[in-house]
Amino acid sequence: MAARVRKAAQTRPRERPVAVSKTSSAVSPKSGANGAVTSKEAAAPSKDVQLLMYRRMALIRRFEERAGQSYGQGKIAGFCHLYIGQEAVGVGAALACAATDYTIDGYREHGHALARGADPKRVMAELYGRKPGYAKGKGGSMHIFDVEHRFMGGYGIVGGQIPLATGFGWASRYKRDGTATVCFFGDAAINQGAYHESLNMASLWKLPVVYVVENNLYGMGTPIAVSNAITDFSKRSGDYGIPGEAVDGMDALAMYDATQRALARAKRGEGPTLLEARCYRFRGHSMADPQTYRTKEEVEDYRTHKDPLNIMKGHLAKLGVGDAELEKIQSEVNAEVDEALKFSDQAAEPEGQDLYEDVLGH
Ligand SMILES: Cc1ncc(C[n+]2csc(CCOP(=O)(O)OP(=O)(O)O)c2C)c(N)n1
Repeated sequence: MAARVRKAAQTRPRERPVAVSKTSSAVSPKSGANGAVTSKEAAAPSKDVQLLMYRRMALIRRFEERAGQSYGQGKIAGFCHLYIGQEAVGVGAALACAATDYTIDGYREHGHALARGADPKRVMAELYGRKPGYAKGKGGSMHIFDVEHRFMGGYGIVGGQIPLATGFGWASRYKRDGTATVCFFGDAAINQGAYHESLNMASLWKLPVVYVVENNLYGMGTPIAVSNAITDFSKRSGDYGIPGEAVDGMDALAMYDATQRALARAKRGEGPTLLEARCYRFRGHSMADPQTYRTKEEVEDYRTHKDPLNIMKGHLAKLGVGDAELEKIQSEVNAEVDEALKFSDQAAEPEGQDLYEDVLGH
């Protein structure tokens, strides 16, 4: 298994190799006064890691735009929840993880899988319902699962992944293997009973889990203030003795910094952290969403002033990365997505008898 994970940690050919630790978080900083790790103690990512952040965010953006088009052409069926606008959350957090750490997610997960390094060809093939897909074409958009990159799914039940993440945390502690789990979920999931049971247990047993609530201001089409007594989600961990922190979820560097500190804390045996990633989705809840619950001006305002790709471009400009280098990355990413579409168009569909395989119960 260790060899498989090491192999999976290698970046795909077009990605430049970066020095990310394979067995532990990039740093092992000491605690701040309140038990959390302070920003000053966490290491800033190198230029190579920041370039990789941009590449993965650009990949997710392009992949999802093209997936949206394919959905419109009827090549993708069922539900399809795009991650456009929230790329910085997944990528910032994923790159703070060691290759051996686990990430787990809900149904808006193509982006998270790609952020971890999943193969776009196999993610797209799954969306297309084709055999080489990550669930052999039988799971579709909500069920990407990439064990090689320790991406533990893709779940359609709101909040269903939260107790599973707690279980992964328990397993890490039981095996004392130095791994931790980052669990992503939408703001609507924070009102689930399973969230509270999970946080109670994780705190009691000091499990190495980082809970990341992606607050994109709406639970499907419901504004957060309509369904939450407290809309400052960073405070929703308080009763369990877990530190909570609000993070700018449109800024991959801010996400990287906060996740790295939370992972370091988890790996020191100090228990879970809740991160509230304040973000915005540029597209509807799913492809079927007419978006009558928000104004075009609001969406345009976020697109213009808070686009995570532009914010990342700003960080890279400070490191001397110019437009030409970014354009090169963009055209490589475009080619990679074109390849994924072609691959999926040509791939075989599952056959009748495939329905009887991978069935655990009857
Ligand atoms: C247990 C359960 N209840 C209801 C649903 C239907 N449902 C799907 S998404 C969703 C709202 C999710 O909102 P949020 O978590 O804020 O994520 P967003 O879609 O805004 O990213 C609901 C109620 C479900 N999938 N599972």
